[in-house]
Amino acid sequence: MTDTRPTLLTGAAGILGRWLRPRLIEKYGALRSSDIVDFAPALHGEEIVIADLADFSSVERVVKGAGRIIHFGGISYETTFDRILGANIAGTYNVFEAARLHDAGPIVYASSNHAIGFYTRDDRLDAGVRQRPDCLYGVSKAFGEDLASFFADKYGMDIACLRIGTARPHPVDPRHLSTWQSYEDLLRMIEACFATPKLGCTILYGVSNNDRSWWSNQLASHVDYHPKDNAESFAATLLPDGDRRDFEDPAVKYQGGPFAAEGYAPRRR
Ligand code: 15L
Repeated sequence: MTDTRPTLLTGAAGILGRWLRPRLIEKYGALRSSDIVDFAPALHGEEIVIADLADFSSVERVVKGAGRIIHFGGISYETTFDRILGANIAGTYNVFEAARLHDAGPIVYASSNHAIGFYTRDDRLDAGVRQRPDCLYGVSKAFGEDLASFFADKYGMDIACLRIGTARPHPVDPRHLSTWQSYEDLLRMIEACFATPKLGCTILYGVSNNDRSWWSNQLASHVDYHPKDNAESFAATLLPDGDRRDFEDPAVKYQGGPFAAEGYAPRRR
């Protein structure tokens, strides 16, 4: 049965949110868009609600009456634990708990490759690997995935966690040859998740059909995702003289790249 309730997008003022808004309206009709900052004007078919994800009653107001939820809100970079605690850890709990209380969902949750960023470029991952976050932001995404697992097992909720690689118009760094997901492929992934009859807790790698991808979605074959883009078409521009990078540099060695390298200082014995 088609869900006629508005679709909810959190993080709607962000770069991805702004790109997604008109496309979600086209695909699903009425959209409720939320962010902590104002981003008026509303599009035709859109209702804007300003809310702080860290505040449960605000989140309840946003979630109540919604159907599908695309939870892209929160902080998307490394910062202090206090900030991550409110926006990402409490924020994601608040969204999932409000969805449970108000019978909203399914949920597509923007996790991140930084939940597994301390695997190396030689590792090949599927969704079954243990998390190896590369920063506190990555830890919050790992927490969100665990929370999704809990809400799926305990309450039968459907939540897809997208370990998004690098979502941007096109790759601009050699690392992106492995991690890139085009906006169009990200939208294809969101649509494929919502078209899946039973998601439970599904972990997916948000990545295009890149020749140099490190990640496999074979454990999520119940989601009919067929990426069409491939970062390889940018390889000659990004690596005109072949790959001469220092593979021991943590920013190159680890899948999380600069996020893994920032502040990297393992104890020496
Ligand atoms: C992320 O999780 C960030 O939000 C995004 O800005 C990119 O830096 C991306 O990861 C990446 O790893 O390239």
